[in-house]
Amino acid sequence: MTGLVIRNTGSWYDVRTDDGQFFACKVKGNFRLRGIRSTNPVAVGDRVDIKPTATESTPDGSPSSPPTALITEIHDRRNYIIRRASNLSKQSHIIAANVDLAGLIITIAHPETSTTFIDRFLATAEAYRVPVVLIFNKVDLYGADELRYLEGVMTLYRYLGYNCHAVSAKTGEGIAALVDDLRGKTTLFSGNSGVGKSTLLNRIVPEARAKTAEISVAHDQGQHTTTFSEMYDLPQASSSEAELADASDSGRIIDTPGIRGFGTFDFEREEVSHYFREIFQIGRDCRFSNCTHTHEPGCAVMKALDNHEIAESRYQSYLSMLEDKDEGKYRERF
Ligand SMILES: Nc1nc2c(ncn2[C@@H]2O[C@H](COP(=O)(O)OP(=O)(O)OP(=O)(O)O)[C@@H](O)[C@H]2O)c(=O)[nH]1
Ligand SMILES: [Mg+2]
Ligand SMILES: [Zn+2]
Repeated sequence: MTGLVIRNTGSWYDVRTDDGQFFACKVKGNFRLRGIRSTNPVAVGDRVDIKPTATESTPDGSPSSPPTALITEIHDRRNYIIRRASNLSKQSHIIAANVDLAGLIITIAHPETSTTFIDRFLATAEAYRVPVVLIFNKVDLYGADELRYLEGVMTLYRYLGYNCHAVSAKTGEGIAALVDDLRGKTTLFSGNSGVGKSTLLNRIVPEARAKTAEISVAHDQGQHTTTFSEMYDLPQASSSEAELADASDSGRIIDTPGIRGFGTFDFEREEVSHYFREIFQIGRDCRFSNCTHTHEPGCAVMKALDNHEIAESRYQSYLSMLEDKDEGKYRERF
């Protein structure tokens, strides 16, 4: 039987088979996937072959549990988004596989998403060739200064060619336009804890009833409420649209646990700039083809920075990723 991994709860994977049955699955043996040393050999979004097992080994032993099965084969992935499991660990974690779109949920405040975090996410998505949508949430909370800042940040990323949405999961502002962009696609929701990924999911897919929690007042940070990744089907498009749309593919959202940092790099030094669109483009005019844009004479990137043609925040993010490499943090192959 073949199915789709829709949830990952530690060592168990919930699989929905193509004929609509649900199985709680374990992975057979020790999957070592094509050189990726990952904490999870299977990820939400993976297509897998499964073999049903006898029912006595249900996860909690209750009769209402779904039948169990073994995952015997993982189909080739179209793509995946991966990140380092933790700073100390050499292992990485596959956040999701086979996604059409990576949605980064960002908040200007409560909590504040740093531009370095945004740029690292974008660089990773560039490296894995996954299109991105930037979703700026909690617009209902912002005062005049924050709205002005938001406008500036969106202008920057739109200029770089990234699709941006300003929304409020709370009031519903901007949601309809966002959903239009998600139709028919499998979209990963990622971002720091507390930015409202699960609240946004619940706004778009009310039946999801995903758990949400207020951010900590003391730290202005989320509380890592979502602990497992899970995929949800988007509701069918309404009225006349429904007749046109392919009923079987309304699209899907993968809600994921909040992440602190983003730094999964296995690139050469010169390669880092390939994943910053404008730095890559302008860097073609540098005198040296292996220019790192830090000190070299005839560097077009540093000149563009002086002329305010490259945003200081983007350049700082680029430098921070180069520094990771200098410190050897991401040097090991996984
Ligand atoms: N004012 C306002 N609050 C929001 C909005 N979206 C989410 N929140 C609140 O932000 C808090 C965190 O929301 P969650 O949906 O739990 O955040 P999350 O990103 O899923 O967090 P983790 O699961 O920990 O990664 C909750 O108190 C939500 O009610 C919004 O658009 N406006
Ligand atoms: Mg959540
Ligand atoms: Zn240069």
